[in-house]
Amino acid sequence: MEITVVEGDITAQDVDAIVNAANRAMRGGGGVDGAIHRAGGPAVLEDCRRRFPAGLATGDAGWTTAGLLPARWVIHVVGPNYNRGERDRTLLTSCYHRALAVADDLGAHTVAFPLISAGSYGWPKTDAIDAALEVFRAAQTQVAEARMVAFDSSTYAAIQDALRRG
Ligand code: AR6
Repeated sequence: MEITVVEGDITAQDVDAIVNAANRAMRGGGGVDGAIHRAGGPAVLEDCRRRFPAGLATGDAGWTTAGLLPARWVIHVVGPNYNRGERDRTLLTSCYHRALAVADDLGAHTVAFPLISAGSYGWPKTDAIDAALEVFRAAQTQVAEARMVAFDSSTYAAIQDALRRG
């Protein structure tokens, strides 16, 4: 699997699936979750209600339609909330593992990822990047490209540094 990085908005990515950093309720929110629901339109929330009547567990992933987005699917994950004391790193790596497994089930070959838990959930950015790369580098998957989407230039530079370090 090729690991790429771009700076930009995940909702604009022309890939098979984009990953959403959601919460356990799975009914939308702020950050990347809010941006995806706004850009995808009401079909995303309708599908969340239908497929996830009881929400989703921390560390898990599930998919919905991407509605009006260029991608075909949204793969929702629930990262650990570091600010609230959820600091078990396996919950964070699990999000990436599970997202790739769902992508394989869907037959998605290109998948764009935000930096899960690194926004309002407060996971330290450098370690959030390392956790993603650890999973991507070891992944056994049919996904051909994992595209890391950095929302700002400092995150973009930090991901590039981590990729170069290998
Ligand atoms: N495209 C790409 N990355 C983005 C975008 C975007 N449009 N918007 C934000 N980011 P966060 P979390 C980056 O807070 O920490 C929500 O309210 C952002 O800069 O979206 O997992 C949910 O409903 C950061 O690097 O997700 C949950 O309640 C990264 O995406 C909670 O926040 C993740 O930031 C989840 O918190």
